[in-house]
Amino acid sequence: MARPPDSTDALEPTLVELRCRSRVLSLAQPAVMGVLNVTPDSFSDGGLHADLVGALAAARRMVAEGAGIIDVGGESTRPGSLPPPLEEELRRVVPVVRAIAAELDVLISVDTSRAEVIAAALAAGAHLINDVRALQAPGALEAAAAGGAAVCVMHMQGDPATMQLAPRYGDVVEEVADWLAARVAACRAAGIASDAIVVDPGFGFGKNAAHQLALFAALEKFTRLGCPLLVGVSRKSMVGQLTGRPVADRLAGSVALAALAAERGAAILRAHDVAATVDAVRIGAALRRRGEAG
Ligand code: YH5
Repeated sequence: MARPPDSTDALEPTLVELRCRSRVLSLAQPAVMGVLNVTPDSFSDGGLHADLVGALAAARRMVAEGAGIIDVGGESTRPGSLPPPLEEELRRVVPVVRAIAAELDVLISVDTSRAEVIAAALAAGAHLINDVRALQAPGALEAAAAGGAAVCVMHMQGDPATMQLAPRYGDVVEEVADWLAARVAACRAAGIASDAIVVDPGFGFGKNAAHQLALFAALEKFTRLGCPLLVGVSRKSMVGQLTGRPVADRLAGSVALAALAAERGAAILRAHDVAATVDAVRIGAALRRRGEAG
């Protein structure tokens, strides 16, 4: 059950379960969402996952390492990227979702904004729609609701092509939290159940270094929106800014932030390096429980 959004007992867990179509994901322990890019320009795999066999092998490995969710993405949303044609996104995503659903006992999330991809992915066996545009595209909210999917609504200022050029906020924490509350209300109004909505402040999506530090320091506040909180910082510029390291050397920094996010109440950690992130969230979650026990 969701607790009321105005509740002030900060350290009480928000939700213990996420309803995803036919399945229920326990969030008694934070879950790790493994990133499976099926884009030819993927920053981490040089396009190696573009074929079905490679994608399935990567998914198997992430499940063996403890991922509770596999996040399949056919659109690169890295800063400066443009969306692929619809047919191309469908061609990348749908066969991979179908193959994972047939073989692996794991929740499948699809990182997409388009109504057509949402409908096709749900028909292929996806459980959760993870949208960096928070279901604002025409028909997206309706497609997710019609399929009975769980959703993740993420905050982004601008669009991937230009979002990192000049991000601006008055109070970044308040603006992002208010905006997410409005998107949660829109999801509920469209018929998506309260226990099927995840929120995400959107690290790297139209935020500078100071904005990201402010958001991270305020993660506890986002848990008070009454929905499970997803945090995605793995390998991102925030880790680069704090450690001075290039993308290839950001494992330790990413894992440190994952532990801290779990300690601050994140329920789902989106990560490329699943095994290390599973250990990190165990540590963060144990410390959180200790704090709750007083
Ligand atoms: C997210 O935070 N992120 S795709 C730039 C990088 C590294 C990684 C090198 N989808 C999120 O992973 N979905 C992406 O710099 C997401 N939350 C949710 N819900 C971007 C990505 C990345 C970008």
